[in-house]
Amino acid sequence: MIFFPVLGYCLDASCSRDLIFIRDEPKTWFESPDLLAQYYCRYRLINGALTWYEAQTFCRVKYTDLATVNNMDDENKLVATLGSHVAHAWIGLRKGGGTGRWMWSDGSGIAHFTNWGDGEPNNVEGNEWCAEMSEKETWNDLSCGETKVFPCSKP
Ligand SMILES: [Ca+2]
Repeated sequence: MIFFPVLGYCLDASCSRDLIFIRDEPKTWFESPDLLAQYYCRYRLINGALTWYEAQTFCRVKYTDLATVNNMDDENKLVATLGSHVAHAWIGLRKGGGTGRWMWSDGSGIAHFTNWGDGEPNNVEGNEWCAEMSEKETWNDLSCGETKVFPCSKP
């Protein structure tokens, strides 16, 4: 198998097809073999508005969990997967009740990489306990009871 430099992935907004974009000119897309798809198509956008907890349950039943973002590479993959939904979509981040620290839904613990927007997290009215991808591809804390589209991490 030949590996080309990968320039993009999963730009199909629904992520219903696993595509890898390997050349700039001419625009060339290849349907990826399964192994590559698992690596490059890390997230799947669910285009239905649910609360954060409903979204978490959905992802746990159908996929793995709500999306975890561990570094800038993940962030870029998530932005590509979200497409036009990049603002506003849940991410799998919530303040732990006991500690008040931001914890990943998938059980990987405290978020060491974060990409909060200017002035965020601002915990408006003490009621913002969940995180979304917001404007400028940065994160915002907001009420967990709002309804948004969301990305699941694929198995
Ligand atoms: Ca906020």
